[in-house]
Amino acid sequence: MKILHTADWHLGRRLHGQELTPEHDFMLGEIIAILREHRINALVHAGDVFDSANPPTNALKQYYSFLTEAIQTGCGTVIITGGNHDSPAALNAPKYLLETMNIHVVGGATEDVKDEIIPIKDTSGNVLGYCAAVPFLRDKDLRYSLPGESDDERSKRIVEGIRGHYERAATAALEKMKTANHEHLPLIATGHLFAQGGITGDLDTKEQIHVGNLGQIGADAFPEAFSYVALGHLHRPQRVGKRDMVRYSGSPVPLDFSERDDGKEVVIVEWNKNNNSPTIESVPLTAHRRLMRCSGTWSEIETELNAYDASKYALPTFAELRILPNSDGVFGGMNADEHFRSLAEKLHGAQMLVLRVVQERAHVLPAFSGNASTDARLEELDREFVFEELLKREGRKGSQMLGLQQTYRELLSLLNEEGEAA
Ligand SMILES: [Mn+2]
Repeated sequence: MKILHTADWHLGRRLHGQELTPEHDFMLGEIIAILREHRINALVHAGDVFDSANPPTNALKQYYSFLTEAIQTGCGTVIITGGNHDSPAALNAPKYLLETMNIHVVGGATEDVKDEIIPIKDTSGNVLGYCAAVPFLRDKDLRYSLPGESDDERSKRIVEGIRGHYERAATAALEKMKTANHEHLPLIATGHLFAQGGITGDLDTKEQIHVGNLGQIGADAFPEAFSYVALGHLHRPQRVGKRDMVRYSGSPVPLDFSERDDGKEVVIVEWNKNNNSPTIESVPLTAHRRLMRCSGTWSEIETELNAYDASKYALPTFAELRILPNSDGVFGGMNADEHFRSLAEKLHGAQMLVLRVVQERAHVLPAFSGNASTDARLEELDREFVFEELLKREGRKGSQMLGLQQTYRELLSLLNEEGEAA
């Protein structure tokens, strides 16, 4: 059995008013090609198909065109689960119609967990394995939202609720497999949640949904019966803790400036004839659009825009410019917005669009001021942004800077893992 794991498409998303439809089109086409080329048996989507509960018409069109094409590639089964951005009702609406094409939709937690257990079939109808298609679990699904409870109590209940759900799903799946004499086949699970050890971007942290800061769960929340757990919710591809088989595929296109340097990919998992430990392959996806964040003084940004090669990407670059004061504490010019928009146009024509120009006031970088009253604001800043600023102040550039940023990310992830052990 060979599956393709993807998640967090966020079809219909706009970034500062701009549609991301073109890169979504490229991405969907690329996944179709991968399904065909790698002879994938099942596509598994771990949630956030759409960016909103009421997706725009073109996003629905992309979704249905994709599904129609996907089942013509030789892929026998498609499994779609709902994320926190999806409306369970909207996703479930065409459920029974899609089922006739072996496309299974689990928009929200089902009343009976047995209904989340889906056999994975090849195009001839042979069962190759099973999937516990667990969608994003809402408070009401966990039946644990009590008024007046403290954050700690709530957090504990959520973790217990999630663990319980996966235990029940594993039991139901094993029973179903036993009844069908399929105990030897692989069993996988999906999930849309924040598992500890995970690294977030702006988009994730902003949301503050229940499995964000509260109720973090570790890789051990997933019973060993699952030989692979396909996760969604975090947009950077990564494994959870030390378990290679519990991982996030990440979003296949950059959805936010915080994702600008992430490698985007889909994950292919293959079981051998004996159905024991599967092999995992990350297949990188092409970057069709660059999300560029320039941070520096007026003249530094001018230099960076000058040196930038926008022709490397099929779609126009979207830029976010963060202007910092120079050593005299001034920003360097008037009408920054107008200046940089017209500079970008002069240099790169239609190949670059400046979406946002921000003048960073000195006090939004309080880390170095030692002033306690502004320290709280540091918490509101993207950690990686603060680190990047520090590197820039130290004059680090190019590959050295990227190397240090990578190390910093790993350190953050390690710290999270330690928290889990404690
Ligand atoms: Mn998402």
